[in-house]
Amino acid sequence: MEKVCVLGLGYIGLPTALLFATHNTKVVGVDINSDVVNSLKKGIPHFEEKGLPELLKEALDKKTFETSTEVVEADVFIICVQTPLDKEYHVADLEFVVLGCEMIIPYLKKGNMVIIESTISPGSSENLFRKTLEKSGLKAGKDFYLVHTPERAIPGNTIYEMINNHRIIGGLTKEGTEKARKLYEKFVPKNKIHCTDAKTAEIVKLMENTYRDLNIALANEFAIMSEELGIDVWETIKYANFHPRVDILKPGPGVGGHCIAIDPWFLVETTLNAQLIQMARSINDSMPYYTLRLTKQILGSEIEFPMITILGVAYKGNVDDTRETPALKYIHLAEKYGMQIKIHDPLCKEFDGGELLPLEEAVKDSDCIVVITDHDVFKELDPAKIAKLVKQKNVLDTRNVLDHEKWRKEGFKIKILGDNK
Ligand code: SAJ
Repeated sequence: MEKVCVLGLGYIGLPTALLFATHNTKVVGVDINSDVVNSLKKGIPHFEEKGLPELLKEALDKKTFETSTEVVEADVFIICVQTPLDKEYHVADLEFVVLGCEMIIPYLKKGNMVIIESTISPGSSENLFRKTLEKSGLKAGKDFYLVHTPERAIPGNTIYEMINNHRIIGGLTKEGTEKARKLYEKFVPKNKIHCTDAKTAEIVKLMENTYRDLNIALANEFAIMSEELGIDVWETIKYANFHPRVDILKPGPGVGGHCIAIDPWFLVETTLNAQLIQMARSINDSMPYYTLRLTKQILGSEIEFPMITILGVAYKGNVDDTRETPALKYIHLAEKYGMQIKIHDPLCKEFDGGELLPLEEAVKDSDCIVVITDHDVFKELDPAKIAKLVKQKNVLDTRNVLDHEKWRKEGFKIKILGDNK
Protein backbone atom coordinates (compact mmCIF):
# COMPACT_ATOMS: atom_id res chain seq x y z
CA MET A 1 0.00 0.00 0.00
CA GLU A 2 1.32 3.46 -0.96
CA LYS A 3 2.45 5.54 2.04
CA VAL A 4 1.68 9.25 2.27
CA CYS A 5 3.00 11.67 4.87
CA VAL A 6 0.83 14.78 5.26
CA LEU A 7 2.49 17.82 6.85
CA GLY A 8 0.08 20.13 8.69
CA LEU A 9 -3.16 18.74 10.14
CA GLY A 10 -5.29 21.87 9.90
CA TYR A 11 -8.47 22.67 8.02
CA ILE A 12 -7.09 21.20 4.78
CA GLY A 13 -4.35 18.79 5.88
CA LEU A 14 -6.53 16.69 8.18
CA PRO A 15 -9.42 16.07 5.73
CA THR A 16 -6.88 15.40 2.95
CA ALA A 17 -5.00 12.89 5.13
CA LEU A 18 -8.25 11.17 6.13
CA LEU A 19 -9.56 10.96 2.58
CA PHE A 20 -6.39 9.17 1.50
CA ALA A 21 -6.44 6.97 4.62
CA THR A 22 -10.00 5.86 3.83
CA HIS A 23 -9.10 5.20 0.18
CA ASN A 24 -6.53 2.48 0.19
CA THR A 25 -3.50 4.49 1.35
CA LYS A 26 -1.41 4.35 4.49
CA VAL A 27 -1.16 7.85 5.94
CA VAL A 28 0.95 9.46 8.63
CA GLY A 29 -0.33 12.91 9.53
CA VAL A 30 2.31 15.21 10.96
CA ASP A 31 1.77 18.31 13.07
CA ILE A 32 4.26 20.13 15.28
CA ASN A 33 1.46 20.73 17.81
CA SER A 34 1.47 17.67 20.10
CA ASP A 35 -2.01 18.54 21.47
CA VAL A 36 -3.41 18.15 17.94
CA VAL A 37 -1.58 14.86 17.42
CA ASN A 38 -2.76 13.44 20.77
CA SER A 39 -6.35 14.54 20.32
CA LEU A 40 -6.51 12.89 16.87
CA LYS A 41 -5.05 9.67 18.30
CA LYS A 42 -8.07 9.60 20.62
CA GLY A 43 -10.41 10.14 17.67
CA ILE A 44 -11.23 13.76 18.50
CA PRO A 45 -10.79 16.36 15.71
CA HIS A 46 -9.47 19.71 16.98
CA PHE A 47 -11.89 21.79 14.87
CA GLU A 48 -15.46 21.56 13.64
CA GLU A 49 -16.10 20.36 10.09
CA LYS A 50 -19.08 18.49 8.69
CA GLY A 51 -18.38 14.72 8.51
CA LEU A 52 -14.88 15.00 10.01
CA PRO A 53 -15.44 12.95 13.23
CA GLU A 54 -16.94 10.10 11.19
CA LEU A 55 -14.10 10.16 8.66
CA LEU A 56 -11.51 10.14 11.46
CA LYS A 57 -13.23 7.18 13.10
CA GLU A 58 -13.30 5.27 9.81
CA ALA A 59 -9.58 5.90 9.20
CA LEU A 60 -8.63 4.90 12.77
CA ASP A 61 -10.79 1.74 12.56
CA LYS A 62 -9.09 0.79 9.30
CA LYS A 63 -5.71 1.37 11.00
CA THR A 64 -4.54 3.31 7.94
CA PHE A 65 -4.09 6.65 9.77
CA GLU A 66 -1.44 7.52 12.31
CA THR A 67 -0.30 10.87 13.69
CA SER A 68 3.14 12.08 14.66
CA THR A 69 5.01 15.26 15.52
CA GLU A 70 7.90 14.11 13.28
CA VAL A 71 8.08 13.55 9.52
CA VAL A 72 8.51 9.88 8.57
CA GLU A 73 9.74 8.08 5.44
CA ALA A 74 7.03 7.83 2.79
CA ASP A 75 6.39 7.53 -0.95
CA VAL A 76 4.59 10.85 -1.10
CA PHE A 77 4.83 13.98 1.06
CA ILE A 78 1.92 16.44 0.97
CA ILE A 79 2.45 19.91 2.44
CA CYS A 80 -0.76 21.52 3.76
CA VAL A 81 0.56 24.29 5.98
CA GLN A 82 -0.70 27.85 6.16
CA THR A 83 0.64 30.67 3.99
CA PRO A 84 -0.29 33.89 5.78
CA LEU A 85 0.14 37.39 4.43
CA ASP A 86 3.25 39.30 5.35
CA LYS A 87 1.29 42.31 6.56
CA GLU A 88 4.20 44.74 6.31
CA TYR A 89 4.95 44.13 2.63
CA HIS A 90 1.63 42.60 1.49
CA VAL A 91 3.33 39.53 0.03
CA ALA A 92 2.93 35.81 0.67
CA ASP A 93 4.74 34.58 3.76
CA LEU A 94 5.97 31.20 2.50
CA GLU A 95 8.09 30.44 5.56
CA PHE A 96 5.93 27.51 6.76
CA VAL A 97 6.07 25.79 3.35
CA VAL A 98 9.85 26.24 3.23
CA LEU A 99 10.03 24.80 6.75
CA GLY A 100 7.90 21.85 5.59
CA CYS A 101 10.31 21.23 2.68
CA GLU A 102 13.26 21.38 5.09
CA MET A 103 11.59 18.84 7.39
CA ILE A 104 11.17 16.49 4.42
CA ILE A 105 14.81 16.73 3.23
CA PRO A 106 16.27 14.09 5.61
CA TYR A 107 13.62 11.56 4.50
CA LEU A 108 13.55 12.34 0.76
CA LYS A 109 14.51 9.37 -1.42
CA LYS A 110 14.73 8.70 -5.17
CA GLY A 111 11.28 8.20 -6.69
CA ASN A 112 9.46 10.18 -3.97
CA MET A 113 6.90 12.85 -4.77
CA VAL A 114 6.42 16.13 -2.90
CA ILE A 115 3.02 17.78 -3.33
CA ILE A 116 2.22 21.30 -2.18
CA GLU A 117 -1.46 21.96 -1.48
CA SER A 118 -0.90 25.26 0.37
CA THR A 119 -1.84 28.41 -1.56
CA ILE A 120 1.39 29.93 -2.84
CA SER A 121 2.55 32.83 -4.99
CA PRO A 122 3.15 32.40 -8.74
CA GLY A 123 6.45 30.75 -9.60
CA SER A 124 7.32 29.69 -6.06
CA SER A 125 7.20 25.91 -6.74
CA GLU A 126 9.95 26.33 -9.33
CA ASN A 127 11.90 29.20 -7.79
CA LEU A 128 11.73 28.51 -4.07
CA PHE A 129 10.49 25.05 -3.06
CA ARG A 130 12.42 23.18 -5.78
CA LYS A 131 15.64 24.88 -4.67
CA THR A 132 14.92 24.15 -1.00
CA LEU A 133 14.22 20.46 -1.63
CA GLU A 134 17.28 20.12 -3.88
CA LYS A 135 19.45 20.92 -0.84
CA SER A 136 18.94 17.17 -0.25
CA GLY A 137 21.33 16.52 -3.16
CA LEU A 138 18.46 15.05 -5.22
CA LYS A 139 17.23 16.75 -8.40
CA ALA A 140 13.59 17.66 -8.97
CA GLY A 141 12.20 16.03 -12.12
CA LYS A 142 15.03 13.51 -12.18
CA ASP A 143 15.21 11.99 -8.69
CA PHE A 144 11.93 13.20 -7.16
CA TYR A 145 8.75 14.87 -8.37
CA LEU A 146 7.48 18.25 -7.24
CA VAL A 147 3.81 19.03 -7.85
CA HIS A 148 1.37 21.77 -6.88
CA THR A 149 -2.31 20.99 -6.50
CA PRO A 150 -4.03 23.83 -4.68
CA GLU A 151 -6.70 23.04 -2.11
CA ARG A 152 -9.97 24.65 -3.18
CA ALA A 153 -12.56 23.23 -0.78
CA ILE A 154 -14.72 25.64 1.20
CA PRO A 155 -14.62 25.47 5.02
CA GLY A 156 -18.00 24.19 6.20
CA ASN A 157 -18.29 21.78 3.26
CA THR A 158 -14.66 20.73 2.93
CA ILE A 159 -14.99 16.97 2.66
CA TYR A 160 -17.74 17.07 0.03
CA GLU A 161 -15.82 19.66 -2.01
CA MET A 162 -12.50 17.82 -1.75
CA ILE A 163 -14.13 14.85 -3.44
CA ASN A 164 -16.46 16.64 -5.83
CA ASN A 165 -14.67 19.83 -6.88
CA HIS A 166 -12.56 19.84 -10.01
CA ARG A 167 -8.89 19.44 -9.11
CA ILE A 168 -6.04 21.22 -10.88
CA ILE A 169 -2.69 19.44 -10.79
CA GLY A 170 0.49 21.09 -12.01
CA GLY A 171 3.88 19.44 -11.70
CA LEU A 172 7.32 20.71 -12.62
CA THR A 173 7.41 17.78 -15.08
CA LYS A 174 4.69 15.90 -16.98
CA GLU A 175 5.76 12.64 -15.32
CA GLY A 176 5.22 14.12 -11.85
CA THR A 177 1.84 15.54 -12.85
CA GLU A 178 0.73 12.10 -14.10
CA LYS A 179 1.92 10.41 -10.91
CA ALA A 180 -0.05 12.93 -8.81
CA ARG A 181 -3.12 12.45 -11.01
CA LYS A 182 -3.06 8.71 -10.26
CA LEU A 183 -2.82 9.43 -6.55
CA TYR A 184 -5.79 11.85 -6.42
CA GLU A 185 -7.88 9.50 -8.58
CA LYS A 186 -8.22 7.47 -5.37
CA PHE A 187 -11.00 9.83 -4.24
CA VAL A 188 -11.54 12.44 -7.00
CA PRO A 189 -13.51 11.37 -10.12
CA LYS A 190 -11.20 10.95 -13.15
CA ASN A 191 -13.09 13.47 -15.28
CA LYS A 192 -12.65 16.15 -12.62
CA ILE A 193 -8.85 16.11 -12.60
CA HIS A 194 -7.12 18.60 -14.90
CA CYS A 195 -3.40 18.45 -15.52
CA THR A 196 -1.22 21.46 -16.27
CA ASP A 197 2.12 23.02 -15.25
CA ALA A 198 2.93 24.20 -11.72
CA LYS A 199 2.72 27.94 -12.39
CA THR A 200 -0.71 27.67 -14.01
CA ALA A 201 -2.01 25.64 -11.05
CA GLU A 202 -0.62 28.29 -8.66
CA ILE A 203 -2.36 31.11 -10.52
CA VAL A 204 -5.73 29.37 -11.07
CA LYS A 205 -6.23 29.21 -7.32
CA LEU A 206 -5.33 32.86 -6.83
CA MET A 207 -7.64 33.94 -9.65
CA GLU A 208 -10.60 32.09 -8.12
CA ASN A 209 -10.26 33.75 -4.74
CA THR A 210 -9.57 37.13 -6.33
CA TYR A 211 -12.73 36.82 -8.44
CA ARG A 212 -14.75 36.16 -5.27
CA ASP A 213 -13.12 39.09 -3.46
CA LEU A 214 -14.00 41.44 -6.33
CA ASN A 215 -17.58 40.16 -6.42
CA ILE A 216 -18.01 40.76 -2.67
CA ALA A 217 -16.41 44.23 -3.03
CA LEU A 218 -19.01 45.04 -5.67
CA ALA A 219 -21.80 43.88 -3.35
CA ASN A 220 -20.33 46.05 -0.57
CA GLU A 221 -20.11 49.05 -2.89
CA PHE A 222 -23.74 48.47 -3.91
CA ALA A 223 -24.68 48.33 -0.19
CA ILE A 224 -23.04 51.69 0.52
CA MET A 225 -24.70 53.17 -2.60
CA SER A 226 -28.06 51.78 -1.52
CA GLU A 227 -27.76 53.58 1.82
CA GLU A 228 -27.28 56.84 -0.12
CA LEU A 229 -30.00 56.09 -2.67
CA GLY A 230 -32.59 55.04 -0.12
CA ILE A 231 -33.08 51.51 -1.40
CA ASP A 232 -32.57 47.97 -0.10
CA VAL A 233 -29.43 46.31 -1.51
CA TRP A 234 -30.65 42.84 -0.54
CA GLU A 235 -33.81 43.28 -2.59
CA THR A 236 -31.97 44.76 -5.60
CA ILE A 237 -29.31 42.01 -5.58
CA LYS A 238 -32.04 39.38 -5.36
CA TYR A 239 -33.76 40.79 -8.45
CA ALA A 240 -30.49 41.35 -10.35
CA ASN A 241 -29.52 37.73 -9.69
CA PHE A 242 -32.69 36.52 -11.42
CA HIS A 243 -30.87 37.54 -14.62
CA PRO A 244 -29.35 34.38 -16.11
CA ARG A 245 -25.85 35.86 -16.35
CA VAL A 246 -25.67 37.80 -13.08
CA ASP A 247 -24.54 36.36 -9.73
CA ILE A 248 -23.73 39.11 -7.23
CA LEU A 249 -22.58 37.95 -3.78
CA LYS A 250 -23.70 39.40 -0.45
CA PRO A 251 -22.47 42.53 1.31
CA GLY A 252 -21.29 42.32 4.90
CA PRO A 253 -19.04 43.79 7.61
CA GLY A 254 -15.87 42.83 5.73
CA VAL A 255 -14.12 39.84 4.24
CA GLY A 256 -12.31 37.47 6.56
CA GLY A 257 -10.80 34.02 6.57
CA HIS A 258 -7.38 32.82 5.64
CA CYS A 259 -7.96 32.91 1.86
CA ILE A 260 -10.13 35.54 0.20
CA ALA A 261 -8.74 38.40 2.28
CA ILE A 262 -5.16 37.29 1.62
CA ASP A 263 -4.69 35.50 -1.69
CA PRO A 264 -5.41 38.48 -3.99
CA TRP A 265 -2.25 40.07 -2.55
CA PHE A 266 -0.22 37.09 -3.84
CA LEU A 267 -1.23 38.16 -7.35
CA VAL A 268 -0.65 41.84 -6.66
CA GLU A 269 2.90 41.12 -5.45
CA THR A 270 3.86 39.73 -8.86
CA THR A 271 2.53 42.56 -11.01
CA LEU A 272 3.08 46.28 -10.91
CA ASN A 273 -0.39 47.32 -11.87
CA ALA A 274 -3.15 45.18 -10.37
CA GLN A 275 -5.28 48.22 -9.59
CA LEU A 276 -8.69 46.57 -9.70
CA ILE A 277 -7.62 43.85 -7.28
CA GLN A 278 -6.15 46.38 -4.85
CA MET A 279 -9.28 48.50 -5.06
CA ALA A 280 -11.48 45.52 -4.16
CA ARG A 281 -9.23 44.70 -1.22
CA SER A 282 -9.45 48.23 0.03
CA ILE A 283 -13.27 48.32 -0.28
CA ASN A 284 -13.64 45.06 1.62
CA ASP A 285 -11.09 46.14 4.24
CA SER A 286 -13.03 49.36 4.80
CA MET A 287 -16.30 47.60 5.72
CA PRO A 288 -15.57 47.35 9.48
CA TYR A 289 -15.17 51.18 9.45
CA TYR A 290 -18.47 51.50 7.60
CA THR A 291 -20.13 49.16 10.10
CA LEU A 292 -18.83 51.36 12.91
CA ARG A 293 -20.23 54.44 11.17
CA LEU A 294 -23.66 52.80 11.07
CA THR A 295 -23.34 51.86 14.75
CA LYS A 296 -22.56 55.48 15.64
CA GLN A 297 -25.57 56.65 13.62
CA ILE A 298 -27.82 54.28 15.58
CA LEU A 299 -26.45 55.35 18.96
CA GLY A 300 -26.29 59.11 18.37
CA SER A 301 -23.99 61.13 20.56
CA GLU A 302 -25.84 60.99 23.90
CA ILE A 303 -24.32 57.88 25.49
CA GLU A 304 -20.77 58.34 26.64
CA PHE A 305 -19.56 54.72 26.80
CA PRO A 306 -22.18 52.66 24.94
CA MET A 307 -22.32 48.93 25.48
CA ILE A 308 -22.15 46.98 22.22
CA THR A 309 -23.00 43.29 21.96
CA ILE A 310 -21.26 41.50 19.13
CA LEU A 311 -23.10 38.45 17.80
CA GLY A 312 -20.61 36.28 15.96
CA VAL A 313 -16.84 36.58 15.65
CA ALA A 314 -16.23 33.66 13.28
CA TYR A 315 -15.09 34.98 9.89
CA LYS A 316 -18.26 33.57 8.31
CA GLY A 317 -21.43 31.72 9.20
CA ASN A 318 -21.51 28.21 10.65
CA VAL A 319 -17.75 27.81 11.16
CA ASP A 320 -15.72 28.15 14.36
CA ASP A 321 -12.76 29.82 12.63
CA THR A 322 -11.89 33.42 13.56
CA ARG A 323 -8.83 33.92 11.37
CA GLU A 324 -8.77 37.39 9.75
CA THR A 325 -12.33 37.95 10.98
CA PRO A 326 -13.72 41.44 10.31
CA ALA A 327 -15.08 41.26 13.88
CA LEU A 328 -11.59 41.87 15.26
CA LYS A 329 -11.08 45.10 13.32
CA TYR A 330 -14.59 46.30 14.19
CA ILE A 331 -14.01 45.61 17.90
CA HIS A 332 -10.65 47.43 17.93
CA LEU A 333 -12.19 50.43 16.17
CA ALA A 334 -15.25 50.51 18.39
CA GLU A 335 -13.08 50.38 21.51
CA LYS A 336 -11.06 53.32 20.20
CA TYR A 337 -14.32 55.27 20.13
CA GLY A 338 -15.00 54.48 23.78
CA MET A 339 -17.50 51.70 23.16
CA GLN A 340 -17.62 48.79 25.58
CA ILE A 341 -17.76 45.41 23.91
CA LYS A 342 -19.35 42.11 24.94
CA ILE A 343 -19.12 39.12 22.65
CA HIS A 344 -21.22 36.04 22.01
CA ASP A 345 -20.42 33.33 19.47
CA PRO A 346 -21.87 29.90 20.21
CA LEU A 347 -19.58 28.18 17.68
CA CYS A 348 -16.17 29.63 18.56
CA LYS A 349 -14.12 28.26 21.41
CA GLU A 350 -11.44 30.94 21.46
CA PHE A 351 -10.98 34.47 20.17
CA ASP A 352 -8.10 36.95 20.43
CA GLY A 353 -10.29 40.05 20.54
CA GLY A 354 -12.04 39.52 23.87
CA GLU A 355 -13.83 37.11 26.16
CA LEU A 356 -16.58 34.93 24.67
CA LEU A 357 -19.68 35.17 26.86
CA PRO A 358 -22.95 33.27 27.14
CA LEU A 359 -25.79 35.05 25.33
CA GLU A 360 -27.53 36.36 28.47
CA GLU A 361 -24.33 37.95 29.77
CA ALA A 362 -23.40 39.38 26.36
CA VAL A 363 -26.73 41.17 25.85
CA LYS A 364 -27.14 42.40 29.43
CA ASP A 365 -27.35 46.23 29.51
CA SER A 366 -26.58 46.43 25.80
CA ASP A 367 -27.19 49.65 23.89
CA CYS A 368 -26.87 48.00 20.50
CA ILE A 369 -26.57 44.42 19.26
CA VAL A 370 -24.33 44.18 16.20
CA VAL A 371 -24.57 40.97 14.15
CA ILE A 372 -21.22 40.32 12.48
CA THR A 373 -21.51 36.63 11.55
CA ASP A 374 -24.36 34.86 9.75
CA HIS A 375 -24.56 31.73 11.91
CA ASP A 376 -27.82 29.89 11.25
CA VAL A 377 -28.40 29.56 15.02
CA PHE A 378 -28.92 33.33 15.23
CA LYS A 379 -32.16 32.91 13.27
CA GLU A 380 -33.55 30.99 16.24
CA LEU A 381 -32.71 33.62 18.88
CA ASP A 382 -35.58 34.61 21.16
CA PRO A 383 -35.90 38.44 21.06
CA ALA A 384 -38.52 38.39 23.85
CA LYS A 385 -35.94 37.01 26.27
CA ILE A 386 -33.24 39.38 25.01
CA ALA A 387 -35.58 42.41 25.22
CA LYS A 388 -35.73 41.96 29.00
CA LEU A 389 -31.95 42.12 29.35
CA VAL A 390 -30.81 44.95 27.08
CA LYS A 391 -30.71 48.64 27.99
CA GLN A 392 -31.77 49.81 24.51
CA LYS A 393 -33.53 47.77 21.84
CA ASN A 394 -31.18 48.50 18.93
CA VAL A 395 -29.94 45.97 16.40
CA LEU A 396 -27.50 46.42 13.52
CA ASP A 397 -27.65 43.32 11.31
CA THR A 398 -24.72 43.45 8.88
CA ARG A 399 -25.60 40.07 7.36
CA ASN A 400 -29.37 40.27 7.09
CA VAL A 401 -29.57 37.04 9.05
CA LEU A 402 -32.02 37.63 11.93
CA ASP A 403 -35.74 37.01 11.79
CA HIS A 404 -36.47 40.77 11.76
CA GLU A 405 -40.26 40.60 12.10
CA LYS A 406 -39.91 38.60 15.31
CA TRP A 407 -37.48 41.21 16.71
CA ARG A 408 -39.60 44.18 15.65
CA LYS A 409 -42.59 42.67 17.44
CA GLU A 410 -40.58 42.86 20.68
CA GLY A 411 -39.91 46.55 20.09
CA PHE A 412 -36.42 46.32 18.59
CA LYS A 413 -35.30 48.96 16.06
CA ILE A 414 -33.57 47.03 13.29
CA LYS A 415 -30.98 48.49 10.94
CA ILE A 416 -29.81 46.19 8.14
CA LEU A 417 -26.56 47.10 6.37
CA GLY A 418 -27.35 48.32 2.87
CA ASP A 419 -31.09 48.69 3.48
CA ASN A 420 -32.24 52.29 3.67
CA LYS A 421 -35.67 51.84 2.09
N1 SAJ B 1 -18.44 36.78 2.24
C1 SAJ B 1 -19.25 37.89 2.06
N2 SAJ B 1 -20.25 37.81 1.13
C2 SAJ B 1 -20.50 36.68 0.42
C3 SAJ B 1 -19.66 35.56 0.59
C4 SAJ B 1 -18.63 35.65 1.53
O1 SAJ B 1 -19.08 38.93 2.69
O2 SAJ B 1 -21.44 36.67 -0.38
C5 SAJ B 1 -17.35 36.84 3.23
C6 SAJ B 1 -17.48 35.76 4.30
O3 SAJ B 1 -18.35 36.16 5.32
C7 SAJ B 1 -16.05 35.62 4.74
C8 SAJ B 1 -15.26 35.85 3.46
O4 SAJ B 1 -16.13 36.52 2.57
O5 SAJ B 1 -15.71 36.61 5.68
C9 SAJ B 1 -14.75 34.60 2.79
O6 SAJ B 1 -15.72 33.56 2.86
P1 SAJ B 1 -16.03 32.60 1.65
O7 SAJ B 1 -17.11 31.69 2.06
O8 SAJ B 1 -16.25 33.40 0.42
O9 SAJ B 1 -14.67 31.84 1.38
P2 SAJ B 1 -13.63 31.01 2.27
O10 SAJ B 1 -12.51 31.92 2.60
O11 SAJ B 1 -14.27 30.29 3.38
O12 SAJ B 1 -13.16 29.92 1.18
C10 SAJ B 1 -12.64 30.36 -0.05
C11 SAJ B 1 -13.28 29.53 -1.18
N3 SAJ B 1 -12.94 30.14 -2.47
C12 SAJ B 1 -13.87 30.32 -3.42
O13 SAJ B 1 -15.04 30.06 -3.26
C13 SAJ B 1 -13.39 30.86 -4.72
C14 SAJ B 1 -12.80 28.09 -1.10
O14 SAJ B 1 -13.29 27.34 -2.20
C15 SAJ B 1 -11.26 28.03 -1.07
O15 SAJ B 1 -10.79 26.71 -0.95
C16 SAJ B 1 -10.81 28.81 0.14
O16 SAJ B 1 -11.24 30.17 -0.03
C17 SAJ B 1 -9.30 28.71 0.22
O17 SAJ B 1 -8.81 27.91 1.02
O18 SAJ B 1 -8.62 29.38 -0.55
